[in-house]
Amino acid sequence: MKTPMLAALILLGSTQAHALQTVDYGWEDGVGTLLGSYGNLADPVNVTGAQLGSNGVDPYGVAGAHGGDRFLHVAEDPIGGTPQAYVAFITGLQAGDEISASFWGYDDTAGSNPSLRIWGHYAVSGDVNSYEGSAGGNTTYTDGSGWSQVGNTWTFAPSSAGADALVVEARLYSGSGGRTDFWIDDLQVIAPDHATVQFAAAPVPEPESYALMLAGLGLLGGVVRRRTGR
Ligand SMILES: [Ca+2]
Ligand SMILES: [Ca+2]
Repeated sequence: MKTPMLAALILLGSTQAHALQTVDYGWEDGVGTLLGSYGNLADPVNVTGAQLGSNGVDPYGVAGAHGGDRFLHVAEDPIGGTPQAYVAFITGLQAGDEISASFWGYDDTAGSNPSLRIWGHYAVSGDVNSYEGSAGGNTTYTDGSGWSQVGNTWTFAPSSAGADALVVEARLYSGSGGRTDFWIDDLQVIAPDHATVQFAAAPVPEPESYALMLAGLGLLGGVVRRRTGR
């Protein structure tokens, strides 16, 4: 693309509302867990079927996923602070961008812990473990009715000039007992088209390694033969 046209497009983009992308992740790849964590977060595991854990005092379990077959398990162990599970990483953001995210958390204790909330912090693209200040969140907890949804919308306004990313956190609130288990499913992010949304999904092969894999399976035999014939 010629430079003048690119400049014109950038100018146009900065003065118009951005088109949005909606991206869902429900842990259905059977592999993904988290992108990172903070605090006493233990045992992130991609699970399926009925799960039995503890609410810190009594046995505490879930019958299965909220959607599909797979979901995420995390625990707080030992109890202390507020662990954060980094469930989504939105990069390439610009000041004023609006980002919405939601997930379903399992909670059968209405009005008391264990419970979950959705929160966020600013970061730098390329490093999900960077921290450029809190972005706030939604003070509403999972409602204790079983699977319930929490969500929030952020307007991208970091105080740090270098921040161009948002990390979406699932925050864990345990009781005063021992190790407490939590389950999460059906994450959704709505972000501007110019941003990139990442979850802890199974890695997608790069085009080159994918071609090598196909060659290994003999599916690109024609190409291989032609090369060896030179
Ligand atoms: Ca699922
Ligand atoms: Ca609760």
